[in-house]
Amino acid sequence: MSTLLEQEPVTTARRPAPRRDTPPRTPRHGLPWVLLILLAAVAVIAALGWAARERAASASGAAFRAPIPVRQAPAIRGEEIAELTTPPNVPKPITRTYATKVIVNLEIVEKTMRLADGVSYTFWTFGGSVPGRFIRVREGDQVELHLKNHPGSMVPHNIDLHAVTGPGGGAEATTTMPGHESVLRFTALNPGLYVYHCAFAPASLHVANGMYGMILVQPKEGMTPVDREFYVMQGDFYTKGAYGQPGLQPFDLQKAVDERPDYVVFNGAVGSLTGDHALKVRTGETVRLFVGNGGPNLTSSFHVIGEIFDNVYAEGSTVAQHNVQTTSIPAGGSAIVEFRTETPGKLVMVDHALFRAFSKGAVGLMQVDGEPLHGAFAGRISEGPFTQK
Ligand SMILES: [Cu+2]
Repeated sequence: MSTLLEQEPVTTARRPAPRRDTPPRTPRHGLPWVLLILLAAVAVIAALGWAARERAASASGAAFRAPIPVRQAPAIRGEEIAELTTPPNVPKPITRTYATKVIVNLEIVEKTMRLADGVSYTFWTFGGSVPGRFIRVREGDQVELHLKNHPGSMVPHNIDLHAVTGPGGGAEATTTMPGHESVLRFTALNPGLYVYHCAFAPASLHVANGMYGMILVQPKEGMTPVDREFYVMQGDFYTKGAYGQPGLQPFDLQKAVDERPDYVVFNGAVGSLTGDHALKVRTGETVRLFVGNGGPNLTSSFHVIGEIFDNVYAEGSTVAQHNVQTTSIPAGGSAIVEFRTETPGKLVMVDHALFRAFSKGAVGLMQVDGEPLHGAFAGRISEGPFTQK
């Protein structure tokens, strides 16, 4: 039995013998084929390496390498009517595992309500409250929004939802005269917490009168279960009379242009989240606040005195930051704030631009009841006269 080495001369022997009148030549095709194969191998290895690096870069969150996904409306199954809530309540979490058609019935009402003790204001509202009704849908849902402008309204209105991909967020498509109804259809492609507002010209005036609210597009994977969810939205208001001046106060255009609000409040009025209206939780509970800022002008420095945010989904996005003290919420923006309560007592929600809190109304309370937990807080452990040592 011959070895491979022994066979080599046999192969060579089969080639035709070179003619005596021509010089010996290198075989014409041998070397180029080897080169081609080598080059192809190098190209394949390089391509595989590039693809691997791309995958690693996007998976590791490398700088400027986040993927830009293709989002398409999925097939939908069935339909349902959205549960809408007034602040500070939030519709219950969606447990559906598929996309559906969601019908949202939203009625615009212009109405005079309390802005502070003894002070009233004619608000323009989505659903009769400031902020407007909270809408909760699931990523991929097809939303059919029925926008009704009450026959008693003085002016046309519309809705721009920041959750919409399309012209004006749906504003032009929904401009509705008093006593009429418009129907808008869109697919909630991107998960997140989005502001909606009226954008009928002048949009700044409609927003200044309280025409905003929020829509949560719940990620299709769902959200971390929590014990309590609340809806809080800041807004700034501009009145002819100074803070606290009693009576029905008209809108002051010049103060709005100058960004000098008389009132900065949570949920449409001074004291809407204090006293009997304080949010109520127990120690050891997990709390999620859906916080929005309608503006029209101010950015909120949202802070809860006596608590640390375990998670903040800044700007209503889907990526969490941890251990945050104060989060910035722009006008027309939002944040999802989550924490676990350890200590009984009052937590105080404020805009930490503190004159807004203590001179213009931006204060809300959360009453925490129950036993103190985890040794988080011992309170004052001694008190006595100051002594020089
Ligand atoms: Cu409007």
